[in-house]
Amino acid sequence: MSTVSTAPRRTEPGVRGIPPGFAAVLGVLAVGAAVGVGQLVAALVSPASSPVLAVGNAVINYSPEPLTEFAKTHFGTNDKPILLSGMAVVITAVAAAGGLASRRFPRPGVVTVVVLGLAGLLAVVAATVFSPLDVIAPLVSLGVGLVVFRRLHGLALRVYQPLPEAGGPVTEPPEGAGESSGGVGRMSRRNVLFGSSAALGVVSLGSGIGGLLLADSGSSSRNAVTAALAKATLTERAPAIPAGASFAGSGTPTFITANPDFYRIDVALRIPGQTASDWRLRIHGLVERETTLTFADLMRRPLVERTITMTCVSNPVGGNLISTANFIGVELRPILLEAGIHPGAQQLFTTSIDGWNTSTPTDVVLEPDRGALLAIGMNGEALPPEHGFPVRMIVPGLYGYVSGTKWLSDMEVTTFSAQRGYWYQRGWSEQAPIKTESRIDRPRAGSSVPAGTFTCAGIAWSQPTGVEAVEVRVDGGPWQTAQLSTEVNGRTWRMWRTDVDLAPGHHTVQTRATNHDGAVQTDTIADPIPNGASGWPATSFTVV
Ligand SMILES: Nc1nc2c(c(=O)[nH]1)N[C@H]1C(S)=C(S)[C@@H](COP(=O)(O)O)O[C@H]1N2
Ligand SMILES: [Mo]
Repeated sequence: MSTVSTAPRRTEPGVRGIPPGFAAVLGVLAVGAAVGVGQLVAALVSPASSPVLAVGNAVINYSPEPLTEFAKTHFGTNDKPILLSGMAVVITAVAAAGGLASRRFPRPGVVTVVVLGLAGLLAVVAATVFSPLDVIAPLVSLGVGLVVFRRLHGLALRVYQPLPEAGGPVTEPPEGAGESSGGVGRMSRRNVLFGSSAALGVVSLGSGIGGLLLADSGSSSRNAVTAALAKATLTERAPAIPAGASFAGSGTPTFITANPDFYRIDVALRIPGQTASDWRLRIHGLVERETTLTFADLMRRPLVERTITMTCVSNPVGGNLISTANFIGVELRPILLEAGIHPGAQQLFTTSIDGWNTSTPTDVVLEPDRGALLAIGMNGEALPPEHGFPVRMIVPGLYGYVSGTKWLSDMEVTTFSAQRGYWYQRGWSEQAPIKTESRIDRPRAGSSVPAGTFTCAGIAWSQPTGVEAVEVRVDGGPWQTAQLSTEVNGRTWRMWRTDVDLAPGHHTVQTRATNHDGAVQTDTIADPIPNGASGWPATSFTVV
């Protein structure tokens, strides 16, 4: 930059103010510092109080239902990274705009920092679960944003905007002349400005990442539970999955879904952390004996292992919000019977640590063969954090939103009219048994397959009854019975496959399942809302 230029510089009289690019950067730096420090302080003081995540949760909770549904069905398990990236873009844009508007005076940037900070504070205070300590992180965050912006802005003004006493035209001092030109020179100010800006960027990023890491450091409790489960004697082991239980070679999923691949659906941007030793479940309401269970209480009860296919009500026909695991847990039914459930009770109103809640019908949970669990293990390890560590509820045959409470903390035995759950309040049904459905995994929609014999394959489910038959038809022709995989139990999916031999051209394959009670999958097309998608899946493809 030592080439002598005759082009006017921004610092020359008449073109005063901070250059636009750097002004925008100042806004982003100040807000970035606020976000990063907020994250770090939250991790240290009260993990649930992160201002950014609280705003994200507010976005989830107050989003119009069609938007939430779009996100769940189209992004599924990726909905959270997508929301966070979207927020990052919006916050950066707002911060940059605030900075840009502050080329001469700090006020627009200050207002921007205050508005964003107050949004964080409001979101934290209005969160479902709030305790007074939670205000610390958003307040510190706001303070840091303000101080950083004022300081950097002041420094930048002194670098780019000549001070009145400097008088006359301001020219760039020659390289290295900074220290000598009247006390603190422009050059050294500039170094301070750029140096502190860069340092600030690094520190904000570091504290943000540090905060996220700290908040997620509950792994020792999980490891202890995994070790305890490995040593525990189970009163019921899930039978080994027979080799013929899936047609993975023909394009179906493997029978058991590995934990990292298990679909994840919840409204928790931050996984609510709790150790097993801190965990308590209070069972109260319409019971003879109000009970509080600890994790040790659960470990002392008979532990059972069950293979169960969970399904999300938001799963569209053909969708992948369905997975299967071996869950370890304790039977819920005897716990309720011991508590002495009143005859008038209709629902278990369960709440998770982060305040999400739902209604589960008591008559379903009390069915002797239903196999409802308080689950603590999944595929041989403690529940993964995102699947509800330390304890979640699972009721085979009911969609997750009315039965699968993760990070379980409270169970009120009550009537339906007394309490309404999170999704009910957003237009979903009070009760939601899983519908009999099938899915085509091969061929893929829109794919081209070579002429000759081709194996179509997929899955079907009808928990807790089990799948009796799957039929396949091509181009609306006669239904053919497909080959079924070895049945594991009625609470799980079953795979199907069948060979077809088709002439070149466009074709459409369809399926329908029948359960052990003879109920046939309906062809009535329904959206996921209010109680689960239905209809025969249809896949169009080309034979070449
Ligand atoms: N605490 C909590 N539990 C929850 C939810 C939630 O948002 N919060 N979502 C439910 C829904 S809609 C489903 S489908 C299942 C999904 O469980 P998974 O993520 O372990 O697959 O969890 C249920 N339990
Ligand atoms: Mo769900």
